Amino acid sequence: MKLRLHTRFQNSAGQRVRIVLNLKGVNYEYAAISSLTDDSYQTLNPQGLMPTLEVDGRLVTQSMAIMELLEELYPEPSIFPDDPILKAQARAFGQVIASDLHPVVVTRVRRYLGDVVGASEEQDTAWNGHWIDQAFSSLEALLARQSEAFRYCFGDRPGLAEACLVPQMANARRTNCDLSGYPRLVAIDGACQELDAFKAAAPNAQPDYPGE
Ligand SMILES: N[C@@H](CCC(=O)N[C@@H](CS)C(=O)NCC(=O)O)C(=O)O
Repeated sequence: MKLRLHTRFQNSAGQRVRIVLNLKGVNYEYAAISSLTDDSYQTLNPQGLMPTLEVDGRLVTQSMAIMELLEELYPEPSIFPDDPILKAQARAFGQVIASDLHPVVVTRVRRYLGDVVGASEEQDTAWNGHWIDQAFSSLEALLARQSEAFRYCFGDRPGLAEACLVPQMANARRTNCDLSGYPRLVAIDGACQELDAFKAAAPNAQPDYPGE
């Protein structure tokens, strides 16, 4: 099976997919997107968003759908805990980030807030910090109510939940958010960053990374 991932180094939804590909040890071709608005990329992904995965020339968009597809194609190692409740909790954790947080703090939405709605830089910072705090506080609470203390979010191996968490933590750091109120998230993020699968998926490890 030939996999080709259309992404960019600084593409947090694409980083989720890169993490899962690496966790599963799947080889793929990295296709750096030069323009999201070119007809050629719009043909791959009519939303003009990153990432897009090509599987033997067939196209799949949306990082959550792509990660679920990879789980079906390459079940081992799984990106989910075995227990069905923990598995659902891992999906819910990922969705807090991918469905509720990322869509309101993503660059194009903040650009629209500034350019069209007229939000000032202070309002933009407040918007970003507010939604990150809402999401991270709830994720911290979800982890705090677990009966068992795990090394990662829902077990002793990382998976979809951590693939969503780590890029979003980096986004929060990049936008100068104070993360001291989320000690569990910080600890899990730190544990993940020690792993080769996460290191190899990081923006600075990508072929199109321009350097500091
Ligand atoms: N829900 C989508 C989100 C995709 C998305 O928003 N990607 C961002 C980068 S992380 C993007 O393509 N941004 C380009 C733009 O905003 O113009 C997914 O999970 O794949």
